[in-house]
Amino acid sequence: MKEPLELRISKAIWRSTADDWLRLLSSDVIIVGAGPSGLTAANYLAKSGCKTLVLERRLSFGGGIGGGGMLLHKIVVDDEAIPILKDFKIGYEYLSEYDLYVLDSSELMAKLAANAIDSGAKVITGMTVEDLIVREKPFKVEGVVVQWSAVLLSGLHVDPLFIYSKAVVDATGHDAEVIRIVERKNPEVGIKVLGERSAYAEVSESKVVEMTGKVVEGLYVCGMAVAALRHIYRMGPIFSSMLLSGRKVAEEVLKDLGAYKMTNLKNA
Ligand code: 48F
Repeated sequence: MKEPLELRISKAIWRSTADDWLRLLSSDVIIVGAGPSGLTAANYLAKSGCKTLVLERRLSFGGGIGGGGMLLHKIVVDDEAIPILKDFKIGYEYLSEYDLYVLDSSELMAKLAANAIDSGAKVITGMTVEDLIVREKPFKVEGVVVQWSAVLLSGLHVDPLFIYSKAVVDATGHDAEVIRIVERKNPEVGIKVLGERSAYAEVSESKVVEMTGKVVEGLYVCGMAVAALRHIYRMGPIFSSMLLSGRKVAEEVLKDLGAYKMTNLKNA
């Protein structure tokens, strides 16, 4: 005879959660933040064979995409982002008078996340990265320290747990939260988060991508966290650099991990 439904519900959830975590506690790449840059990175990394875990503080994904441009349900990209939109079958409209491509924020969020999951990345929401696992001489990041976001909101003191990974990507957006942990808790490393500058979209769109990459051994940065770290201008609801930065950080991580084929990156 079957056990009562309530018992089976609970057991199924415990079993499947434990199975996932036992597999993910040692990952290839942990991406902190499920915004546009983090989800794009997750797509290309997972597609290239990396065991990729995305940890997101909120109970939803998309980061700043959902707010569109001042709550209007559209964002824009320029032509450089079109190959990435095509990779993920994200629709867009070209407005020739502005030489910009416009897309629906909900479609961008949903398809970046759905493609990442279909490529094999695991996206776990409601979890906050509150610290890093580090080693010294030379300084190296070897993983993250995590806590349920709900626990952090509760004010309770609860010890966190650890997840190992070969690479950690700070995709936390404007606050560069992961890199700030290095700055605050490991000052001997000498990292200074300079903070982002006022708006100058043309310059920041290219600078953010140019400065995307490794910060210290084991730790990488993409998206607006790059602007915060390197004192680059903000760009508002044009998202080309977020997507391109996500793809670039994936390429940098893959190069450093070495063992993975990068063919999928270009041909996906
Ligand atoms: O802010 P967010 O969308 O970062 P992004 O990928 O994209 C920025 C754009 O959305 C936009 C912009 C570009 O035109 O200016 O703002 O750089 O997504 C960051 C995600 O990280 C989560 C946060 O909830 C958000 O969904 N996050 C931040 N800190 C943590 C975190 C943390 N410590 N642990 C887990 N998730």
